[in-house]
Amino acid sequence: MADWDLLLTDLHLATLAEGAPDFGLVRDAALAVADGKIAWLGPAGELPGKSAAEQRSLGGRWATPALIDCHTHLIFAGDRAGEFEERLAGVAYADIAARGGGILSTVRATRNADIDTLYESAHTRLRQLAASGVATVEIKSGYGLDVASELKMLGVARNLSDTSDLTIRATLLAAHSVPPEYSDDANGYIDLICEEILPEVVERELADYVDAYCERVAFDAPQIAKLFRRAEELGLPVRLHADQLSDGGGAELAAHFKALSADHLEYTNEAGVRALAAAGTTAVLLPGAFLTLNETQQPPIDALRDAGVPIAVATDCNPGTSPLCSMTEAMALASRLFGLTPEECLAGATRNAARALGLLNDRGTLEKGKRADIAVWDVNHPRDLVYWMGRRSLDELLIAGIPVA
Ligand code: DI6
Ligand code: FE
Repeated sequence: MADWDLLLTDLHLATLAEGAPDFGLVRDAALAVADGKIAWLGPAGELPGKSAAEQRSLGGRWATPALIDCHTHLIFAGDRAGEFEERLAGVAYADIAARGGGILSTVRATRNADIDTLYESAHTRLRQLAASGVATVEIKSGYGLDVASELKMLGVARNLSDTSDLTIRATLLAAHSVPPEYSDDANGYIDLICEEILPEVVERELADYVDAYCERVAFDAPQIAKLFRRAEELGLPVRLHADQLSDGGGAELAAHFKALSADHLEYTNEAGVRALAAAGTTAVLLPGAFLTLNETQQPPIDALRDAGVPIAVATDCNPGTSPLCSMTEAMALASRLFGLTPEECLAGATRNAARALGLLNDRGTLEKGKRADIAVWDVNHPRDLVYWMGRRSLDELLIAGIPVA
């Protein structure tokens, strides 16, 4: 029996380990895998004399932790490219929404779609994310907005998880929008989530987290607080779409419930940033939505940095505001639109994305004992991953030490 299952030699590492300077670079390195985990890594000159069942030279390529997309709405039916075209021609989003377009058009299509149709289209998007180096993906419900349709969406997430090498983490986002049946009674809908949808989801173990959309066009802080108290009772961690289009006190609300993440944050104020820092909540920035909505108010990047709030970057892949299926592209956008450094972008797509999912103990950096989820890239330096746009730089993706197609 060999000591290791796989030994990779002749590669450079960007470990992204916490506190390590300069991407955690280790040049001229080797990395060994045993039982799906990283068993050893370091400079090739220090490699211990152990045996490996398989040994491969990577020809001087760069390895990083596999990327993690910690915020997506990957499962949906229908198509809103026509709406996008109308918005470019000057039609207001509010007018599109008023005639039944917007989120509710995706809700109609998703309610009417069968499981296979939802699965196939989400699976295509999942493969596209994987092609950008992603091995872990969070997927939200939120286009069902009734008991059966929210369960259907989470069932599709479960099917994707069962049939994919990637790790899928599922989030109940029933509080995404007020459904037409409750258009005059958002409180009644929150009660339906608390009393029926959430308990059923917990009973069937269909979700890992609970999310909500805190915004004038969706739910207010007291409504979400009620939902989050119920999530707490039922033992599910929470995350929040906060302060995307207006300052609704979302960051403070997320912090109050010790949310794993608060996402968007364009309009978050200083007090909100301090609250996130005190709560240990990760800020998830979503440049694809910022770009598509033509936003001009940037998230408070300097304040987040000064307060030491961990910053993650994600695609927010969804048909309305962020038709984006690539994490390398999300990093490229975060650098240009938000001024994140290449190292911040890469940490945001690995270490801090893992933190936002509560998975940092097990992935998100290249360190001994962590899962061997590793992306191998055809680049000259890790910063190239942020510099290039629309370039397919991925050479190989290992998940738990096994190359995936
Ligand atoms: N924020 C957004 O930008 C999207 N959802 C959310 O919570 C919009 C989703 C959509 O338009 O379908
Ligand atoms: Fe979102």
